[in-house]
Amino acid sequence: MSAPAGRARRVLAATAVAVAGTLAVGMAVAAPSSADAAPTLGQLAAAKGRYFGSATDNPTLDNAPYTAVLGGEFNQITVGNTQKWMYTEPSRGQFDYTQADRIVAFARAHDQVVRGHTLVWHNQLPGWIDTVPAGELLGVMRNHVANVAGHYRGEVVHWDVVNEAFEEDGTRRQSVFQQKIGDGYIAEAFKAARAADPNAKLYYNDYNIEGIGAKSDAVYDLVKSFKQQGIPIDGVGMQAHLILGQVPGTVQRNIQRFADLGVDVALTELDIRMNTPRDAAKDAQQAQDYRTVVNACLAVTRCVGITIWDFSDGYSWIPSVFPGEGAALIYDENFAKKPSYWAVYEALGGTTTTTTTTTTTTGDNGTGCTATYRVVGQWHGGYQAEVTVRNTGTAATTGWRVGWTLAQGQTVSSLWNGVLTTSGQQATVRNATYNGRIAVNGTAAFGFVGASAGTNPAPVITCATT
Ligand code: 9MR
Repeated sequence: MSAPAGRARRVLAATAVAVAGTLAVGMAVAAPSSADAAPTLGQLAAAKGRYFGSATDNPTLDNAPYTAVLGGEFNQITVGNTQKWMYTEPSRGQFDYTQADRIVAFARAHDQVVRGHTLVWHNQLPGWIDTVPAGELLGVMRNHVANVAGHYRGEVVHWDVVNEAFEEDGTRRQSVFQQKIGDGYIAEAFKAARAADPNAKLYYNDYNIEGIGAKSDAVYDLVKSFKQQGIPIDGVGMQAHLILGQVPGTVQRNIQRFADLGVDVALTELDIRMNTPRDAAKDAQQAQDYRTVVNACLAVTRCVGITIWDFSDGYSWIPSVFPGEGAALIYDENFAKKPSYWAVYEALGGTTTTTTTTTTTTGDNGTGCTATYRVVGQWHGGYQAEVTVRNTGTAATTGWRVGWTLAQGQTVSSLWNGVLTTSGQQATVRNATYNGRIAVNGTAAFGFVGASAGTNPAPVITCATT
């Protein structure tokens, strides 16, 4: 099987970034040239005609380990905050795109499509909105939509035109727009967006509409009436801020019924929160939940893509809004891939082979750990692997190490998120400077590319914590 040039390029780029921060060992990199090195989630999604993306926010754009994942793993980005009204029109008639432009430029530089978020929403509004006389607000709203969607014309594939306009019982939320303009404000916003950017797909976006219920029924009725009246609408965004073990059983059926109205569906803000701290059982449930959600989308042709609401647990909105909850995403705070990552990876068609897990309890601080070794890509003469270390002890670690014996012909050529030493056939990897601390029940992970001969067997692997 041969890999598209882009795939090899991205894998190698990610490797180079990672190696720069750790130890570059003096062996040639086994390039996955004609190869099947581990694809990214974006590449897997693209192979299924979808995108898999992440939201991001401006403060994280200067964080190199963060942007290495953001730019390398996803084929779509949502502007998490800075396209909202308070940022784009801080004073009436004065528009500022400085921050959002940075994110859009980042996406362009990494071949990622952009979902615009969001034009009309009751939240994150500038204070001056409240002083606009009722008779002027429709004009103000049209002007805002025309300017923002006009500025990003051609740069944004979807716009969340109106966000969160309904209450849980399906009645209209009493936002300033609802109160001063009335029921027609949603249609007016969509018409203004179509005029400003005729090629952007126009979405209505909301939370708690993933399953069938009063709220999703209200959105369903809205879309149906728009279709009947010829008001432009192209898609429904289901935010999918979900809770561990509580993925609604009707998700696929619900996506399908919207598709049957003649609109696309996107899962726009997926995260699955749990009571913290994480543990192995919760991680496994979360992986199952992510798998369920991805499968539901893939089962409906018009479900065009999935966006997670940022990708790392260290950059999630959850803990600040739901104290005691978090760990909702697919990478941990140190950008290690969690079981939920691999669930998404596999649901999107990626294959992982050969997993071995070994438990060692001889940590220098009496704290135990497990190590899981996973081959995520193999090609003639080479392979890519990921090792996840879980702290199964009762105290946080300050460091960890993992060891295994390389089979005949196996080498480790290039390794990231850890520090490699080899002695004969014995490979030892210690934590990098930034990922030695693993919380109780938390994980850290490193990856590498190597050369192999013959069957490339998975080794017996040991771990120890310090
Ligand atoms: O992630 C956003 C967070 O940084 C903001 O403080 C918050 C303000 O309400 O908005 C978050 O994003 C929201 C999104 O725009 C709409 N759906 C819910 C998201 C999480 O609150």
